[in-house]
Amino acid sequence: MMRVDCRGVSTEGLADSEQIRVASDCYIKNGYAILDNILPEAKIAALHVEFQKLYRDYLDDVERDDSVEVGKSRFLMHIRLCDGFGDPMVYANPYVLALVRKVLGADAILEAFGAVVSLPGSAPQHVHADGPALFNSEISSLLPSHALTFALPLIEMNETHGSTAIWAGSQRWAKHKEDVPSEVPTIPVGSGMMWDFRTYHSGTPNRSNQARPMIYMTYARPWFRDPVNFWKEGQRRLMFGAGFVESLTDDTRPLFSQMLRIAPGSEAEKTG
Ligand SMILES: O=C(O)CCC(=O)C(=O)O
Repeated sequence: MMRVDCRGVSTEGLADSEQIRVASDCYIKNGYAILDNILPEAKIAALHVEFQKLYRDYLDDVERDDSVEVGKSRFLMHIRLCDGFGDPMVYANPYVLALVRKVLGADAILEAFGAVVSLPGSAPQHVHADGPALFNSEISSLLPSHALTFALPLIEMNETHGSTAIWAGSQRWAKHKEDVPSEVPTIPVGSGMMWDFRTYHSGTPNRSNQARPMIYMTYARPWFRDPVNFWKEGQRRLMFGAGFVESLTDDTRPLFSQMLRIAPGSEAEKTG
C-alpha cells in the first residue's frame, strides 16, 4: 500500500510539499491515504490513557444511549474536544489538515469527532462506505471527494488488534465488487489513515484481549452533513469542552464554520 512518511517534514509550506502532493494523488486515485509519523508516539500513549480514564464505561460490550453498535462488539461514540483531544495537533493536525484542504477545499469543516471502539471478540464488520451516493445517483462516483474519514488509532492497528480493510479505488464503484480483494494496512501508533466517504472498507476482528479505540474525524465540504451515522437523540457530532471555542485560531476556527456562524471561505470571524 502506498504510504507517506511525514517524519521530519517541515510544517511550513506543507500544502506545496512533495509529501502532501503524493498523499493527495494517492487519495484521489485510490480513495485512501496513509500518513505515517504525524504525531509523537508519547502523545498517542497519553491520549490512550486519557481515553481509558474518561470513557471507561464505553469499554463495556453494550450499546448506550449515546453510542451506536456498528458491528458485533464495535461501537461508534463521540469524544469531547477538550484536554488532549482538544489539542489542535489532534483535531487539526498540520499534515492531515494540509491534505484535507487539498482534497476538500480550503473551507473544509470538521463535521464530526469521536471514536470507533473495537472490543476483544469484535467480528469482521460489514463492508460499507461511510455515506450513501450523493444524489442517490451513480454520478456520485465521478465527482470530486465531498467528505472523508480520518482514523487515528490509539493502539496499533494490525492483524492482532484489528485494522480497517480497504478496497483501493472503490470510491469510483457504483457498488461493492465481491471478487476484488481488500488491502489491510498496519497503522502504527502516531500514524493515521484517511479514506473518502465513498470508499468501501470494513473493520477487521480484534483478536487481542484489549480494546482498540480508533479516534475518527469526519472532514467535509462546508455544505455536507453525514446523513446516516447520527440518528439517536443521545449522539453528538461535535462536543466542545470549556474554553475550546476560545482556543481556536484564525487557522482552526473555519473548521467549525457550521457551528460558529462563519461564512464558509471568509476570513475567520467568531460571532457565536
Ligand atoms: O473499526 C474499524 O476499523 C472501522 C470502523 C468503521 O469503518 C465504521 O464504523 O464506519
